[in-house]
Amino acid sequence: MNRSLLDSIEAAKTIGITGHIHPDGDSVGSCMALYHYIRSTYPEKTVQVYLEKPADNLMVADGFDSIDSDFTKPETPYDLFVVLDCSSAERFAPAKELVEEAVKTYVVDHHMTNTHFADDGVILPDASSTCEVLYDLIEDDKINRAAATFLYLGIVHDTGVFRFPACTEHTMQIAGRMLTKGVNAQQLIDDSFYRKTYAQNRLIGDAVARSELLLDGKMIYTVVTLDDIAKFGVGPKETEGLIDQLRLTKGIEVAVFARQEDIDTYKISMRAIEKVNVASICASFGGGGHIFAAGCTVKGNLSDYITQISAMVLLQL
Ligand SMILES: [Mn+2]
Repeated sequence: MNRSLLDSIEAAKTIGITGHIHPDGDSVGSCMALYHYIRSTYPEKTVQVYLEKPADNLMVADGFDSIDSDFTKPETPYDLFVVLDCSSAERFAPAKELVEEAVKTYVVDHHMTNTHFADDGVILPDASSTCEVLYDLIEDDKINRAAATFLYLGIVHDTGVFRFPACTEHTMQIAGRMLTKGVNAQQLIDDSFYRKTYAQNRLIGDAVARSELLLDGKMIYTVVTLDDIAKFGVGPKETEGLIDQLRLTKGIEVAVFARQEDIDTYKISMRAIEKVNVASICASFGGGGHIFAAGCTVKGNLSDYITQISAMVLLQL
């Protein structure tokens, strides 16, 4: 076992933790799992999580009231700052100053595009999730139920509930270990991953009905505008599950979903089945991610971007 994270924690009196902006299950899961682990294993240490306010469905165990979403500057810089699930410094922009001021920084990540911004760390691009990487850096017998619940959350979300190719025997073994610690798997998976409001289901249904097939049926694309979001009465980010629905369309190689964030700003999510590396496509628009799941944010004429993306996909088919 690699003890470098535990050695760093043991050498520190005060520890800051952060994950990426727009925190997803793995970002929240890894931050909160490490928080609970440090709280229970090293009760004498000061530990603080800095994260944008997570979505309600990710609140699968306690500790959320202790998150600082205002990124309040501490009186003295942290001895150690652990950055989880972030491929580059832009990904933790709100905490950037706090991280930079820390005596030591440590990164735990699984993005192949990681820019090695920290003093030390472990980056395993083949791992299913940051939670999986984190599990291998801490001691199993000291993982309590709350930490286990958050590790399970990260693994479940980053593997699309144990489906993606990065989900290996080792991933399943970790998930199995977490069950022995009292994680209620069915409830966690339903509540945090699959459950939708009636309004969300209607929006997803509408967006799927309007989807278009491109490249001879190899690429599927749809968009959700600010008007759609207002029309169906959902929250601006409540479109989870839509890209997965597109991805399951028979015959496609790539699914593309654009969500309007501002008048001329769109967040584009891409999924690939087998032949196309969507991380490289998204990287060319300033985004990133994994071979089969990536995203980017673009400004300007959306249809121009979709034309460019489909040309790039075609080159890889
Ligand atoms: Mn992740």
